[in-house]
Amino acid sequence: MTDERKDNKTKKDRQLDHFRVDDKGKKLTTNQGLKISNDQFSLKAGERGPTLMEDFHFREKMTHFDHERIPERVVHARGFAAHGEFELYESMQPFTRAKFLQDVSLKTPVFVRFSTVVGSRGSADTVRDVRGFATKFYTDEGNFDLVGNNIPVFFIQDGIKFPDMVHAIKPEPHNEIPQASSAHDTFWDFVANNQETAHMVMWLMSDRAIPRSFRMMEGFGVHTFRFVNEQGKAFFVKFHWKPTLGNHSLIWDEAHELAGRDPDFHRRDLWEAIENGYYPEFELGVQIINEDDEFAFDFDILDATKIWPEEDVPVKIIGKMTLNRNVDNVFAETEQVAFHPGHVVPGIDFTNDPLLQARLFSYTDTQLIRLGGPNFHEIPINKPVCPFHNNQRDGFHRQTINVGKVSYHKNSLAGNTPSEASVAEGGYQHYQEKVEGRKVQARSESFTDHFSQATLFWNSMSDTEKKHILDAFLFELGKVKSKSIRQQVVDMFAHVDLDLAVAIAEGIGVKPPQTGGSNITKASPALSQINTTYSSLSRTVAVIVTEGFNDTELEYVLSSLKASGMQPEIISENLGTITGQRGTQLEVDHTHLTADSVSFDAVYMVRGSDKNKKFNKDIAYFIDEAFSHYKPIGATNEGIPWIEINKFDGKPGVVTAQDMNTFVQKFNEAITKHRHWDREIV
Ligand code: HDE
Repeated sequence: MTDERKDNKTKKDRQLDHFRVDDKGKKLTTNQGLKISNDQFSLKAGERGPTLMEDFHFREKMTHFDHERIPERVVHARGFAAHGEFELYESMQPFTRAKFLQDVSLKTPVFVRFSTVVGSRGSADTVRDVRGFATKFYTDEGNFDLVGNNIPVFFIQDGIKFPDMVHAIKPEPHNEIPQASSAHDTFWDFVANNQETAHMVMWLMSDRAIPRSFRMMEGFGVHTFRFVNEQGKAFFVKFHWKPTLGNHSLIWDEAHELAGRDPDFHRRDLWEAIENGYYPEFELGVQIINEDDEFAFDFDILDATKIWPEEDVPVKIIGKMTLNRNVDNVFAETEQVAFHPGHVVPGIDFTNDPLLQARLFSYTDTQLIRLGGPNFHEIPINKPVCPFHNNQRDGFHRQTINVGKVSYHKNSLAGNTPSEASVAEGGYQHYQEKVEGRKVQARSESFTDHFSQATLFWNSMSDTEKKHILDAFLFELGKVKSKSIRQQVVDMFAHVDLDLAVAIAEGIGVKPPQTGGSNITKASPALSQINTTYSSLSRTVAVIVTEGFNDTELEYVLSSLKASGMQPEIISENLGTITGQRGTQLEVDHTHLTADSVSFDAVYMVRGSDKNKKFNKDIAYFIDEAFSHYKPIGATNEGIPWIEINKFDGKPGVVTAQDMNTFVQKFNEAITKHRHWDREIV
C-alpha cells in the first residue's frame, strides 16, 4: 500500500486493502515462506557442473514464470482501467427499485475498463476500432455491470452471428495479418454479405472510432434494458455515459502516426490525467420508454442496430461517475476483472433483444477458460462489497473456507439457511413478461430495415465529419484486395447515400452505382461531434523554447495556462535545464526526439536565441504537422518568426500576439475549440 493513499476510501478500496502486498524492505522468500540466501546462482554439481533437480528455489521461480500468462480476452484484449465513484443527482425511484439509483446520499464504488475490440493485448491504442466502456458498480445489493461500447449500435442483430463477425474482423487466419484493423478483405466481405452491419459501419468509419482520449468519448449500454420499480411496473431503458470534457476525436493521420510513436497513447493519457488530478468525469444518462409505447417507433426498440434518436427520446442525466484512482497492479485488476451484462441488481432486468440474450451466455463461459475455473468471483477485483452466501462449493483455486457440513438447499441441519430472500428483503425477481410463440429460428420482420438509421447518421454529420467518413472508406476499402468485395460494399452503401457510394467507387476503382439513394431526410444533431461540449481543461500544450528565452513572457503564459487547467510541457534541444534572459532556470521535459506534435493538443512557440540550425528545422516540421492536424498554434514575440517561416500567420487557430494578456485569452479560446477545421490544408 502506498503511503500517500488517502483515508477517505471507498468500500471497495478498503476491501482491496486486505489483498495488497508491499514487498519493499522485506527479505526474499520462496512461496512457502522460506528465506532465500542466494538468488543469483542455481545449485550445481561443481562450479561448472550441471544444475541439480533438488534446487527447489530455481524450480519454483522458473515454473511460476513459465505459467505467468493467461489467455487474452477473445475480444477487447487490450484495455486499461481505473477506479472511481458514482453519485446520483436525482432518485430514479419512480422507474427502478435499484437502491444505488434511488438514494442520492450513496456513493457507489466503480471500476471501469476501456478497451479496443479487435487488437491483441499488445496492439496500439489509437487504431480505428470500437472502444469498450465497461463499468462495474459495486453496489450494496451486488455487482451491477454496465458492459458498453463507445458506439451505441452493434454490427449484428442476433448473437449467433458474433463468432462469424469476430472471425471476419480479426487478423486473417492464414497469415495473421492485419493486426488491430478492419481494413482487410474478410471484414468487408462480412459487411457486404451481412447488411445489418450498415449502421454500425458508418459509425466505425466516423471519427468516433478514433477518440482523442478515453476521457473524451461517450459510452452506451447499446441494448434496451428494463427498469422495474417497487410496484413491479417496467420501463424500457437505454444507458448513456456523457463525458464532461466533451466528445472529441483524433484525425486519421494523427491516429495512424501515434500507433507507432506512442502505442500507449490512450492508457498513458488516462493514467497521467488521474495522477495529475484531472479526474475523468462521465454523466450517466437514461432514455426511458413506457411499456405501452413499445411499438410506437418506426424501428424495433429491441434491435441493437438502432438508436433511439435523442431528439425523440431525450437523455435524462441522472448522475455522475468520477474516476479518481489508478490501479495498483494491471494484471491483478485490469486483466482479471470479469464483466458480465448478466450481473444485475433488483430493479434492472433484460429484454428479448437477441444480441443481449446471447451475451448473457457468453460472458460467464469465456471467464471459465480465461480465468481458469468457476471461482473468478473470488478474485479481489471481482468480489462484491456486500456479503454473498450460497451452496456453491469447490472448483479450482477456491479461496473461501466454507465451514459446516451443509451445502445444499433445502435443509434442516442449518435451519434451511442460507435462505431465499423475499422481494421485500431484496430478493431478485425476474420481470414476469408474458411470452408466447412457436419455437422458430427466425428474425422478426421489424428487424429488416438496415439502412434508414445509417442514412440518419450520415445526414447528421457536418461537412468535415462527412469528409472524414469518406476518407475512412477510401482507406479501408483501398486495402481490400478483392475487387468483387469492393464493388459489393459500394453497391451496399448506395442504399445509405448515393453520392457517398459514388465518391467511394471513384477512389477505389469500381463501378459507381447507378441506383440506390435513400428517402430519409431526417437528421439527429446529437450525433454530430461538432455539437459536443468544448473545454480546454487538461489539454496538453507543447512549449517549444530554447536557451535565452524571455523569462517574463514565458512565466506569465505558463502560469496562465496552468491556472486554466492546461498541461504545458517543455520541449527544447537537450534535456536538463535551460536559462532565460533574466537567469530563470527551466527544466526541460522532452527533446524533439522524444516528443512529437501528435502527442499534444496544441503548440506554443517561445524560442530564444537561435543557435542550433538542426533544431530549427526539426521544429519547422513539428509545427507543420500540428498545423496539418488542425491543432491550435500559438507564438509570442521571438516565437513568431517560427510561424512565419511556415507561412501560418493569420491562419485559423494560429494565435500570435505581442501583448501577453490578449495572447493568453485568444490561445485559450483556440485550444478550447479542439481543432480548426476551417483551416485550408494543401
Ligand atoms: Fe462483448 N464480449 N460480446 N460486447 N464485450 C466480451 O467477454 C460478446 C457486445 C463488450 O473490459 C467477452 O470477458 C458476444 C456488445 C466489452 O473486460 C465475450 C456478443 C457490446 C467487453 C464477449 C458481444 C459488448 C466485451 C470477451 C454478441 C456493447 C470487454 C472477454 C452477442 C454493448 C469487457 C470477456 C472488459 C467482452 C461476448 C457483443 C461490449 C467473449 C457473444 C453489443 C466492453 O464474452
